[in-house]
Parts: sequence; C-alpha cells; structure tokens
Amino acid sequence: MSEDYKSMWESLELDLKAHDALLEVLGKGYQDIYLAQKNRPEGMGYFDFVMSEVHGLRIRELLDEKAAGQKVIGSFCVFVPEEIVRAADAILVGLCAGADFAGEEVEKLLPRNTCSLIKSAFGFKLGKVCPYIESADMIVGENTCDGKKKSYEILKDLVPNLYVMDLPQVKSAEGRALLKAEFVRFKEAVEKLTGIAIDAKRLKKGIEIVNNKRKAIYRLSSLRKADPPSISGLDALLANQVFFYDNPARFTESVNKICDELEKRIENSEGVFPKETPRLLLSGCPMAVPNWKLPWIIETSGAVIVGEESCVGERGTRNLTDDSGTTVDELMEAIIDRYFQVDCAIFTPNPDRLDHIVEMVEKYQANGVIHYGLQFCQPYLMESMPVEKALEAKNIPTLRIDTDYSMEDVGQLKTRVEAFIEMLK
Ligand code: BJ8
Repeated sequence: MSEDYKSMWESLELDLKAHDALLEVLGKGYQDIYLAQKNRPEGMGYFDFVMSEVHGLRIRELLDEKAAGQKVIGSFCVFVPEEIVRAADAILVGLCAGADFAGEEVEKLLPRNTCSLIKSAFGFKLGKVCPYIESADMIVGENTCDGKKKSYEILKDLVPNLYVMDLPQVKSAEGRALLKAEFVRFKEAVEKLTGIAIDAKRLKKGIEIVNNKRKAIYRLSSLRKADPPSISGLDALLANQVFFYDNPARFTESVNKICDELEKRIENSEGVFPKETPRLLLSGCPMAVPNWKLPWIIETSGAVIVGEESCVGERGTRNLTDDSGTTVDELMEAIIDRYFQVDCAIFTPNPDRLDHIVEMVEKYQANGVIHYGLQFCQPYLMESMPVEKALEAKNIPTLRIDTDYSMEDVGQLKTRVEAFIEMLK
C-alpha cells in the first residue's frame, strides 16, 4: 500500500486494519475468479486496473475533483437520475456493496432476515471500510423495497447527509406524477448542494454523458449474441459493475475499445468458450462488486452467461434519455419518461419485466434462465414465481436460486447449477 493512499484513507477516517483485510479478500477473490479465466479480451486489462485501484486511484481522483469544487453524490439505486447529477458537474457513485462485513455490528441495527445488499451497505459504513460513502457530499436513499426504505430511517443516524427520495410503486398517472415531483425536488437539492443552477444546456450535456456510457455498454451487450461467445459473462458483469464508479468519459471509451476488439474476435470466430456452450440469461437482483459467486459457479460449470436482466445489467442501462428537448421542462420530462420504464420488482403489477426477460432470452439466444434472488428479498423472490411460470409457458428452462453473500452454499449451488446445465445439453 502506498503511503499516499494510507494517508488518504486516514483522512477519510477508514479503519485501516479492517480496510486492509477487505482489500486482501477482494484481491484474492479477483485473482481466483477473474484472472483465472482464459482467453480474456485484452481490453479487460483496463478493468483489471480499475479494480486494482478501486479504493486507490479512483478515490484520489474523486478527492481531487472535490478539491476543485465538484460534489460527490452516492446512491443505492438506478432510480437516482445521473443526468441531473452530471448537469451540475457533480459525480454519482454507486454505494451498493457485494460482500458481508461487520456482520455482528450490522445485526445490532437491522434484523437478521434483511437481504445481504442492505446489510452489506451498513457493514461497510459501520466497519469504516468504504471510501466512497466517506467521500460523498450527499447520500441518496430511495423508497423502493421495504427493507431499503426502513433501513434509511436507521442510516440517517449513521451519516450526516442522507437525502431520501420517494418513488412510486405503481405505473399509473399518479405514479408518474410522484416521480416527476421527486425528480424536480432532487434537481433543486442538487442545485443547492452544488450552487449551480441547472439550465437546459447543462441538462442536455448531462443526458449526453450518461447516454454515451449506456450506448457503449449496450453495444457490449449486443456483441454477446455471438456464438462462440467473445467475452465471458463474468467480464461483461464487471464492466456493468464499473459503470457505477468510473469516470464516465473514460468508461465509455474503454468499453467501446473492448467492443472493437470483440467485433474482430467475432469476425475470426474466436471465443472465450467453445461454440455451442450452453447459454444462460441471469435475471433478478442486482450484483454489486464483489458479488461474483453465482456467475463464477455458472461459468466454471460449463455454461456461459449471455445477458443480465438486472439493474447491474440491462434493466439499469437499456433505455436512453431523449435529448431532443430544448427547455429544462422538456428535458426533465424526457428524464422522467426514461426512468419510469425501469421495471424493478418493487412495482405492482410489473408485467414489463416478464416481457423483457423473454425478449432477452430470444435476443441473446439463451438456452435457459437462472433467476437469482437474494435471500429475504421479497420483491424479487415473490416475482420469481410468475417469472418461472411465464418462461415455462414458452418452454424456456428456468432455475430459481435463492442465496446470499456467504460462500457456505457454493457446493450445493454448484450441484444444482451443473444439473441444470446438463439438462440443457
Ligand atoms: S431499481 S432492483 S437498484 S431497488 S435485493 S435491497 S430489492 S430486498 S436492490 Fe434495486 Fe433500485 Fe429496484 Fe434496481 Fe430490496 Fe431486494 Fe435487497 Fe434490493
């Protein structure tokens, strides 16, 4: 660890010992899961570098940008409109975490039967190991699932700067009106935080920045239609995870570079896996870094993941925001329209998600779907039943997995996944 980073982490009041232990586990996991893969695209070197510096160089950049007057806003959900954040020259970073930490401390504040994603966010805060949360000038909590919205009542006493955004649960005219009111209120809060009045020109620029990174990641997704697959699901997932942390322009450029490389690979029928490897779609809860357990099990069991129907995946990135408006009002309406299409399982009813899963199966020519639900996540576990039914009706084999962040069930999951893949052959 460089002395420079050590003093930086100290300035953020991280617990250096605990943080070192976390980085060690993260580094080992990355080595065993990512670097152990064969035939990776060269462009993934960029993401290897990003991951090796995720608490180092990227935090240094954020702190430099803060010193230059920019604000950092942290979020736990893809409903927080990045366009508005960028329009005020602020930076949006994802705060969801994909590893258990400080479990005992967490369970003093949250019931044991809370999903791992929420527990992990609390664990990273309580264990003082997350430089992102400590760098944030504003942390946005959103009223989505019950677990998250109730946990923010507790989080507000742990952080000095929590802003809670209400969200609709129904896709009705009233639901859209609520989303609009909340996005307008959020815009005002961002203006207050940054001291910048967001005009149409700024909003257009914000939309352009975010659309560009969505287009790049969507281009990457589209290249996963090829057989043999030119990139592993693990690597594609990593790009989707880094989407939430990286400098957007650099991210866009790096993803486009990988896409150029993948196009060449596809032309030469070069793959990371042999032709006709069983192809799976992953659907369900978001997977935050370093939650790679299930994809790793799948891709070391003889299948390839060809798409993620997830917020760290197509649910979060697939729709662009229309940038043709010329006034703040028109552009805000376009932003609201774009986000109102996100088919999170907190909505009731939520038929669009079922359609989207089927559409993705067809588009990526998946042979089956693995539905991933985090234990105690009611929205996604409840919805996994109708998802399975809808897929069965179309003769699409489906496996429902219900798990958490611990590694205790790896053996059992591997047996189930292998049997499912065997059945697809
Ligand atoms: S838009 S999916 S990012 S809320 S896993 S915390 S749902 S109990 S994460 Fe999400 Fe926004 Fe929806 Fe996407 Fe609750 Fe379930 Fe835990 Fe979850």
